[in-house]
Amino acid sequence: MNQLFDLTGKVALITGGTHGLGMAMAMGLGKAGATLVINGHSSQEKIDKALEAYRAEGITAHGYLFDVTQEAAVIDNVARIESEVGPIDILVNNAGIIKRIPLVEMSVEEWDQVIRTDLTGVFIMSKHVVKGMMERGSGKIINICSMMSELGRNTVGAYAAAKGGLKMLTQNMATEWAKHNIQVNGIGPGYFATSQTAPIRVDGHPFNDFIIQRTPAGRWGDPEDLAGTAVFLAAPASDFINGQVIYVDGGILATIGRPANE
Ligand code: GCO
Ligand code: CA
Repeated sequence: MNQLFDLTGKVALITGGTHGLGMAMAMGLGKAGATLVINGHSSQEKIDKALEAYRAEGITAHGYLFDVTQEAAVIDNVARIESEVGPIDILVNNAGIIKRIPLVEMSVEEWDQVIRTDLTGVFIMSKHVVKGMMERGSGKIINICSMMSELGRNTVGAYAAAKGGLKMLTQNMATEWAKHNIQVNGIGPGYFATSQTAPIRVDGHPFNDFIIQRTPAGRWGDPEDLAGTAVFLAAPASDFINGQVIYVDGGILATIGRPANE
C-alpha cells in the first residue's frame, strides 16, 4: 500500500465505535492497517457485537466500556489501553448525542447533557490521550464535527452550540499541540443514513425530501463515504494539515440551495 496512507502498526482509538459513522470510519482505519480500540458506554454486549463485525473483516480490534464524560474513568481506561494494546497513535473523538428540542422548551439538564457529551467529552478524552502523544512526539486527533458546526437548524440548538464549539476546540488544540508533531483536525459529516438520523429520514417525512433536495449530490451520505477522509487525516499524507475541518457533505455547504421546482 502507498505509505502515505498506510496505518500498519498504529493503534487507533475510536470513541463510540460500536455502530454508525464511528464504525464506518473505524473500518476504514482498520483496513488501512491500524489496530482498533473502540469505546462504548452503554453495554458490553454492544461492544462485543461490534468487535465481531471488525474481526469478520480481518481487523484486530479491542473494546473498552467507559463514559467519555467521566474523567476518572477516562484516565483509568486510557492507561489500561496503553498498557494492554499499546500507545494510542490516533484518537477519533466520535461519541456524541443529539436532542431535537426547541430551545425555549429545553431544560438546562438536557442542554448540559448535550454539551457535556459532544464538547466536554472531547476535551476530557483528548487531554488524557495527548499526554502520551506529546511524549512520543507524534499523534493524530480527529474530532467529528457536523453541518451544525457551520449552520443552525430548528430544534438542535444545544447540538449546534457543541459542534460549533468543537470546531474552535479543534483549532485551539492544533494551536497548542502542533509543535509536538500532533495534528488535530475535524471531519464534518453532512446528512448520513445512520440510526441518529433515522427519525428524520423515514420515507414521506418532509425532512427526508428536504435533505435530498438541499444536497447537491442529491442523496443521503452512506457511512462508508467517510472512511477515506478518516484514513487521510490519520495517515502521514496529512502531516502538515492542522486545525482544519473537512466537510464530507455532498456539497451542502457549497450552496445556498435551490427552489423546489428547479
Ligand atoms: C439534524 C441531524 C444533524 C446531523 C449531522 C449533520 O437533526 O439536523 O441529526 O444534526 O446528524 O450532525 O451534520
Ligand atoms: Ca506522523
